[in-house]
Amino acid sequence: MDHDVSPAPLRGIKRLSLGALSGLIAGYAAIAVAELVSAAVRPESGPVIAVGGAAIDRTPPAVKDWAIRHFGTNDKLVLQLGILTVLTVLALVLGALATRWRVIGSLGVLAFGVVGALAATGRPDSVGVRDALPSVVGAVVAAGLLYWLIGRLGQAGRSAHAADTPAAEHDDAVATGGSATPAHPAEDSAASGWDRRGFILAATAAAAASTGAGLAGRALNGSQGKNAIASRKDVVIPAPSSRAAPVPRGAALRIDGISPFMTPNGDFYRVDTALVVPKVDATSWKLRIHGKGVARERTLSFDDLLKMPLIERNITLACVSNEVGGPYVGNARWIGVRLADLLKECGVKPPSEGGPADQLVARSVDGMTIGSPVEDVMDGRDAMLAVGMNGQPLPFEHGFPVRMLVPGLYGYVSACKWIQDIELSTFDDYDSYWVKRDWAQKAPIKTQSRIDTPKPFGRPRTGTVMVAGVAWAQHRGVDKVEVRVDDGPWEEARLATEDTRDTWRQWSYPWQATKGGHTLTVRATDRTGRTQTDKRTPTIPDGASGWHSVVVTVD
Ligand SMILES: Nc1nc2c(c(=O)[nH]1)N[C@H]1C(S)=C(S)[C@@H](COP(=O)(O)O)O[C@H]1N2
Ligand SMILES: [Mo]
Repeated sequence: MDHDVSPAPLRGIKRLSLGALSGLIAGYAAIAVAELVSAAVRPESGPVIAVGGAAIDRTPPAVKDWAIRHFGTNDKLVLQLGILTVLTVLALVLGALATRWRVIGSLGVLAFGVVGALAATGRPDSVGVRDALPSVVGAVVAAGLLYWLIGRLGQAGRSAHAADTPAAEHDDAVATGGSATPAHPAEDSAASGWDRRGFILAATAAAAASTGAGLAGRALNGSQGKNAIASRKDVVIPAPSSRAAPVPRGAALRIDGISPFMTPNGDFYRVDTALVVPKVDATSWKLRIHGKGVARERTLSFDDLLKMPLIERNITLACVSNEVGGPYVGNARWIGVRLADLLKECGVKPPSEGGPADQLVARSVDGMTIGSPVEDVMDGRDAMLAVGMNGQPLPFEHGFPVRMLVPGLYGYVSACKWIQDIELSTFDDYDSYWVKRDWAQKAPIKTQSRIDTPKPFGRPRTGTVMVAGVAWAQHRGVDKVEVRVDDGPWEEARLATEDTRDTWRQWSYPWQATKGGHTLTVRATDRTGRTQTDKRTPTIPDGASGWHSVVVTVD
């Protein structure tokens, strides 16, 4: 028994450092244990994910916009790294505090468990109290661990004798403490002495056990997605009964730097609130259609859906958070069931035919709610429940197994991914997720145009420079694109052949570039005859407006 006779508690900076280290180990244990418990409850309920999700739910639109603008699709990674950084600092501080006030340190850890629990149960997709379990169990284990580890350092404030034995602060004295003569009565040293070996053992064991728990949790969480992955591999989408017409030859221009007419799945922008991409098993997936004016309520399986007539359509999707000139727009070939037909089968009538519901509320498995006008969904456009994207089952990131699409409407009011429920309601009765956060109830896509090439601050050579890009005005169609150099006149660009009015349109303009700095500006006119306004508005509440310009220097 050579490890419990070191004579005095640890003090000073070394005590603080080891306290901070204890805090860090306890924090690590909390996350690892929570990860393991969350695997038993469900993956989205881990504390970092829960706090991150709660942060997303509560982020003011301006901040969310800023985050999307600066971090793009990495905004979630940045958020999680931010949370981990804050947790690390808090763990270090609580550990250091605990060296003076042992109980306070542990109470602090418990308090963060409560924050994690509240965050998890407050998410829109929370299934109730059991979402609190990972945070609570993690915090209790961590609080106990911190209390125990700090105990190994000895109790600084308590022992009067300790203050008289400065030798105890020297490593050598402690290291050889086993054979040294106790400097003060044994009963005291047992209760409050610095237990170096005990601390090292406990800290190492805790870190190792946490790593084991964390890895086990990770593995278990991962395996939950296996069925979903297998179910996606098994999907065979039947041939659509209504094919999309082949893309006209002239629709895709061959110009370096222009966005391809069809956006490959891997390049398609992704915008959602999910920190963990939902992995839904298609074989157990169900969609319920119910609510106001639904004469025949229905619950469909994925197979039921695939047995219905399928349509194939090219549709350009755009995000309301897209800045003028921004990247959150993409064009894909989708396959799905015409939503209007399905709604008619359920006895739904649009408001123009006397139906009582003017809002269709789509709900996803992760608690997102997206409200679309029933009138738009049923007015003859190709609103659909999509199952295929560019010749594949939907990628998980884009809503596997089923998502909604309504040509002409921004994604947040039309394009519910991982959909599982459709409720017919009214705009008076219900505000969807983003509407609760100050975005508009209704948001048709604004006419926009973008210069893809040359790039901002590009340095083209004098002579002919191909200025080119895309323009979109979904469901109205683009009729004209014009380019302006500096303050010169508007010149008409050459439009690529239109695919459909639901897709974007490429354009090009051969510019005779002269030496020096120039500003290129673009604007589009839609088929209603309306030209894009130059008035700049922010993305909130219903989409950015204004003209895209690019500044270049011609060499
Ligand atoms: N379940 C769910 N569906 C969602 C969202 C979301 O956060 N959760 N975001 C919407 C928004 S704002 C947009 S712009 C589109 C983006 O679809 P994409 O990620 O496939 O491009 O999905 C919509 N559907
Ligand atoms: Mo969006």
